Formats: sequence, structure tokens, C-alpha cells
Amino acid sequence: MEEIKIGTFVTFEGIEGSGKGTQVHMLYEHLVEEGYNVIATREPGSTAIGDIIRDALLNTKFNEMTPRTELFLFAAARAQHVEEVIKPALSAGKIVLCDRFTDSTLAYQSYGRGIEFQEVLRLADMAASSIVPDLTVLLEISVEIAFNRITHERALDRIELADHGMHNRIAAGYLKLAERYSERFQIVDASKPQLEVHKAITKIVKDLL
Ligand code: Z5A
Repeated sequence: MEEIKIGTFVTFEGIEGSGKGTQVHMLYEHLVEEGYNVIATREPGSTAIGDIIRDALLNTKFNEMTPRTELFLFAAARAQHVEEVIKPALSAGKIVLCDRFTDSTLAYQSYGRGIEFQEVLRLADMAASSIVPDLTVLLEISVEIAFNRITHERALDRIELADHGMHNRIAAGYLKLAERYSERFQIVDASKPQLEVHKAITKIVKDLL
């Protein structure tokens, strides 16, 4: 029998460098301090199998990877993550903060790489076992500001090395997703200082809880 979802599932989306990792960490610390039962996790990865898939996906040596191969690898990593981490946590009534989920696949593999939207949606839904976030926080920021942040601190991975046209399509794609799924999306201005962004996100999440 299918497990019943009783926790709260919050996902964080945005282009690379938008500050998702930073904000998930800040919110996690805040909620733990307030006594909430919460876990923080991220995609791709967060399981032993997912971490191996993540290495293949981001490795700059695999330039020959086709968009469909990329799509199926993200889906495979998610299927494992959902069964091993997300479903058990939700079934135990926890708040799950997840850095990227299905909307990343729609933004990157459909709007970014150009694979047909309904095809990506079907596969992404299958990989997620039809689990849909209760809330999706979209950290909105320009490609220029976001890439300025990350290029100053580390080498870019295989997906980040794609041309700026693709990153602009992804950023625009996220706004289309926010419109399409307006019942669960909240957009936050991620160009503001970290603490300001944190306060805005905390208010949104507290309202939901
Ligand atoms: N991907 C996909 O294509 N399809 C999918 O289905 C999924 C993912 C699930 C995962 O890489 C890649 O996979 C990603 C999408 C794709 N694309 N790429 N490339 P990842 O997990 O390594 O990367 P990421 O999710 O994009 O994370 P990131 O690059 O680390 O970005 P972030 O988490 O949004 O940002 P951050 O690490 O919190 O902050 C970046 C820097 O900015 C850091 O120095 C911070 O201190 C700084 N920062 C953060 N907030 C601020 C503010 N407010 N002001 C100034 N500076 C700030």
C-alpha cells in the first residue's frame, strides 16, 4: 500500500548561484532552533547511488552526454532520493527542505535543453512517485549576478559551462513554472543580502506551517 504523506515538503529552486544552499541551511538552523522536526536535503545526490549519479552528471569530462541521458540520470537520482529519504521523512511527519526537485528538471532539461515539456513532466512525475511540494520557493536573480557569485569561488561544472543562452532560458523557464503552478510557488528576490532573503523565506514558510 502507498505510504501516506503527512509531513511538509518545501522545495527551493533557482539558477546556480541564486543562494539556495545558503538559504536552505539558514532556514534549517532556524527551524531546528524553534523545535521543528526538520531535515535538509538536495538534488542530485543525498543517497549513495544519487551521489555517484551526481558525479557523472556534473563531470566536465562527459561532454558527449546527450540531453536525454542527462534527463534520465536526474530522474534516476530522484527516484532513489524519494524512496530512501523524502518519503520516509514525510511519513514520519517531518518538514523536508529540499534544494532542487522536479521543477529543476522542467527548467533545465525542458526549457534549457529543449526536450518536450510533457515528456519531461511525465518522467519527472514518475521519478517523484507523484509527490508534489507543498511550497516551492523560487530564488529569482539575474544570470549575471548569480554567475558573478560562483565564478569567483570555484570551477564551473558541466552544466554551468553551457552557454549563457541556455541559462537565460532556464531563468525565464522558472518564471513560467511559477505562473503555471502559482498555487505552490512563491518568488523571492535573491539579489538582496542573505539575511533579508532569509527573513522573507522564513515568513513564507511560517505562514505555511
Ligand atoms: N539540475 C538539472 O539540470 N536538473 C535537475 O533535475 C536537477 C539539477 C535536480 C546541480 O548542481 C546542477 O544540476 C545544477 C542544476 C542541475 N546546475 N548546474 N550547474 P549543484 O547542486 O552543484 O548546484 P546548484 O544547485 O546550482 O548550487 P550552487 O551553484 O551552489 O548555487 P546555490 O545553492 O543556489 O547558491 P549558494 O551555494 O547558496 O551560494 C552561491 C554563492 O553566493 C556563495 O558564495 C554564497 O555565499 C553566495 N551568496 C548566497 N546568497 C547570497 C546573497 N544573498 N548575496 C550575496 N552572496 C550570496
